[in-house]
Amino acid sequence: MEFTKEELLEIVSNFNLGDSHATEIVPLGNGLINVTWYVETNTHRKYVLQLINTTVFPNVEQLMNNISYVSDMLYEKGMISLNIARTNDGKLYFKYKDLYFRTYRYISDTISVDSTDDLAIIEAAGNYLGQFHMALNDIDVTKISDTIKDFHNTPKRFEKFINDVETGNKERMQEAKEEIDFLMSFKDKVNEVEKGLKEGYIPKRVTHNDTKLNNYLFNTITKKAVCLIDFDTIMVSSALYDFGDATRYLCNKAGESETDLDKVYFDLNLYEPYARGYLEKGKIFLNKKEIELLPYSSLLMAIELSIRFLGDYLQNDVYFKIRYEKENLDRARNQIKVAKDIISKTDQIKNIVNKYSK
Ligand code: ADP
Ligand code: GN1
Ligand code: MG
Repeated sequence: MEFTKEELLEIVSNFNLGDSHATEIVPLGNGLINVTWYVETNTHRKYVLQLINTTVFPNVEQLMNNISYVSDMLYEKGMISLNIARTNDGKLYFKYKDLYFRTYRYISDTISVDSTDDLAIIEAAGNYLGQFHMALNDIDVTKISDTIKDFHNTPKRFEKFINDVETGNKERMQEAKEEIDFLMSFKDKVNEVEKGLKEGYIPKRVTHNDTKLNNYLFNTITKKAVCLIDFDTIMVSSALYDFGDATRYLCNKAGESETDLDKVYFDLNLYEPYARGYLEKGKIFLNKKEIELLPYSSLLMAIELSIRFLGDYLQNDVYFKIRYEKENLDRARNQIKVAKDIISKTDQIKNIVNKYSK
């Protein structure tokens, strides 16, 4: 979807930016779901304008209420969070034609990175996730809606994957036969967390659910994690999904779209500081079962992303933004390589978790 600068400025003028008005708008970030712009104003205040992906998040009202509720809670606990700029008539979003926009204060003096081997940044990210989970430990979960039902329900994701294979593009299916066969072998190995949540021995927590590295903001100078952003998937779920998703992403320094699979692996030198950072807080509030399953969570999420990317490829790319034809297939192959490498390093991963959860 293309917008002219005039059109974007017109949209922004519907938000209450205090005594500022927008002067410049440029694209921002590498998200796969929403469309994001950076907004300059005539004052020192900067904003972020986002077009909400309503195919993925159809209930904008619920979505924005979740974000507003959780951000307020984090601010109450003295943390920095997304700061929503409401519309001139006090709403959390602005409807323009059939499109929904929102605006946040731009969090200045921060960077977001797609990958890094700066171990201080990695440890800070892990530690921040622990702090985030801890801060939301006593939140009223009834105030939080499911913005995407069964978002990290891996067994349900698997059912969808089987359906994607059965109903998908035949040519693409032939092309991905080896990958499909590999992934199918995990069908009965993805139930651990959902079973625990259902039976109650894994606690339901308010979690972020999309903890890949570029959803953290870091202070440009101190490298400390300032906050998490991208709150669309904040829901009641398991902390294991957050830890698993973060590690399957950041320990693969080459990134999710790397096509040279020799460069794709699960880097334990990155896993260790993230796990150390997370567990410094996590050992205070996680239960025994959660700690026991932390090593498995990275594999679980690599498999989940593999079936999501490949399923989307077989369905002709209806969900994830792509930049070229086979990108979702490449992403799936990439995640499969990560999963295989995690399996080969299971013992070392367990040792790291043991070391820092004492
Ligand atoms: P998506 O859901 O598409 O991933 P995000 O909400 O993660 O969208 O935003 C995309 C990118 O925009 C982020 O990775 C970050 O670089 C930047 N960004 C988003 N919100 C802010 C903010 N409030 N302050 C600073 N940068 C932001
Ligand atoms: C999407 O929105 P973004 O780009 O941060 C996706 C995540 C995936 C990720 C893979 C709502 O995250 O679940 O892990 O892509 N978000 C949604 O890069 O589906
Ligand atoms: Mg994002």
